[in-house]
Amino acid sequence: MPLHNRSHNRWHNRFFTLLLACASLSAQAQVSAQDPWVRATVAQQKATGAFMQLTSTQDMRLVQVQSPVAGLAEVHEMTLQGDIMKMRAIGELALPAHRSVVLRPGSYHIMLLDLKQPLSAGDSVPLTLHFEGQGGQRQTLQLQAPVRALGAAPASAGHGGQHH
Ligand SMILES: [Cu+2]
Repeated sequence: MPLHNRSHNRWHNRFFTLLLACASLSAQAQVSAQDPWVRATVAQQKATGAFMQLTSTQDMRLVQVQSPVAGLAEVHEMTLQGDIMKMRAIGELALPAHRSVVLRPGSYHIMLLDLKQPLSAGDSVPLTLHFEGQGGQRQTLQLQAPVRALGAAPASAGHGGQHH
């Protein structure tokens, strides 16, 4: 049955090529986070920001964020429109290869919404970041972000008030 053998071999080869491709893609997916932190909240405050510096060795996108302290976590962008700082949710944040993307007050940030507890300086907030690459490769990063006092960075207008 030469015909059967040939197609079987071809299937085999394709299967192993696929396996190798997957292995090398996931080994190359390397996003790292430096200096993550979360801004402390005051009583009744239901939203705050998480900040860090993200660097990837290849083109990746931050597509989802989760934290046990927040009912919802979104990636936000803050821009100056006239005299007013405006904040909006962006579906994903592009991380071009070898270029650091800084999440900081007044710029990109992770918005932690529907907070389940107040966050005080000295606390630690677990964050799970999900990344996706061009070829569909995925990476997950688990972080422990220390909480820093409200005055540690310049206050950005509108935070916390615009969501509810
Ligand atoms: Cu925000």
